[in-house]
Amino acid sequence: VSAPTPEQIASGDRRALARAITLAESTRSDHRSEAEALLTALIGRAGGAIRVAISGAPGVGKSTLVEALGRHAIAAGHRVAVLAVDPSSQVSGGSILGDKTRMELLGRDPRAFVRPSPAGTTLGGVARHTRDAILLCEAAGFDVVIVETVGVGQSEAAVAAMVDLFVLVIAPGGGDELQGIKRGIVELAELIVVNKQDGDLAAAAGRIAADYRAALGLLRPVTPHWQPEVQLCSALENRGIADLWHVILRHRDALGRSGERERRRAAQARAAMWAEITETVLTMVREDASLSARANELEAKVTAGEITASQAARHVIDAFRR
Ligand SMILES: Nc1nc2c(ncn2[C@@H]2O[C@H](COP(=O)(O)OP(=O)(O)OP(=O)(O)O)[C@@H](O)[C@H]2O)c(=O)[nH]1
Ligand SMILES: [Mg+2]
Repeated sequence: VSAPTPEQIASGDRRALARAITLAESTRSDHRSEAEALLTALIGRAGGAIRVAISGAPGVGKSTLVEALGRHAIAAGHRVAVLAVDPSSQVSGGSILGDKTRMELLGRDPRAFVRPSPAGTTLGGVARHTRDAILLCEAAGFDVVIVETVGVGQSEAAVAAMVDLFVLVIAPGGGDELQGIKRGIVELAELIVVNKQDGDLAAAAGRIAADYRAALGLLRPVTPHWQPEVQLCSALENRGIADLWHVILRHRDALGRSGERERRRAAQARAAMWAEITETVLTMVREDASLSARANELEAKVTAGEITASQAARHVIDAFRR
């Protein structure tokens, strides 16, 4: 890929944007520096979007919901970018927005940009290039950025740390509707959407919504400026989507007015910087043959209970310094 110019991105050229994100996702260092040069040139144009994550267990209707919500936002005059984060794709080789994408209408709309999740990456790698992709989308003039992520492992927390609003989607019929409560994801969510409120599932959806409202009442909110809410909808039948969009706008206004959004974004950027430093140093240790051999020896001793973990860590760090 040849690097697009900052002007091409700024003009809203979707193909240039796609190329820039490919560079940001690349493991090649020359690609990474091209992406960094682009981001440096464009950073002043970034930051203008409502950043929303849509998370939830497989099959709850996230993609259907993102498409309905995206189309609603476009009808209201916005430009919408959708990014997929799927750390499980390193195992399955698949992609949540790959062959089973249902965002056909959104994908065809010139006011939308839909980007599937790249396969074969670590969560740390995904987190870094998704942050960069959000900034690139904003620089390209997309004022709504939606990150769809499937609820597995640590991905929810990583994605919550790159958006203004983390939305947890639940649906009846999966048999384990309270998994969000059990796994502690509810603490991250400032909005819970109970989807599939239609047909045979409508009554169950209502009950789940009541359960989650009760659960939320027991939690301390993430910020005093926003009390988490529960919203019912049917993405399939396109009902409740306008209300959902309204809640998202109210959340944006509440966080914007109070200064919470800027504080949150600044804290997120700082945390991302340190995460990047940690990852890079760790990679340097692992990729250095003698250093990683030494670390493995020490690890064996820690396993055998011969030395303490902190001692072993200090030996590795000392060796790294030399
Ligand atoms: N009844 C009903 N079915 C829905 C609704 N929304 C989505 N579905 C159906 O649920 C299934 C899964 O929808 P997706 O949108 O692909 O769900 P997802 O959460 O994105 O799935 P993954 O990306 O695989 O985790 C599909 O068969 C949809 O048609 C809804 O509001 N009501
Ligand atoms: Mg999906």
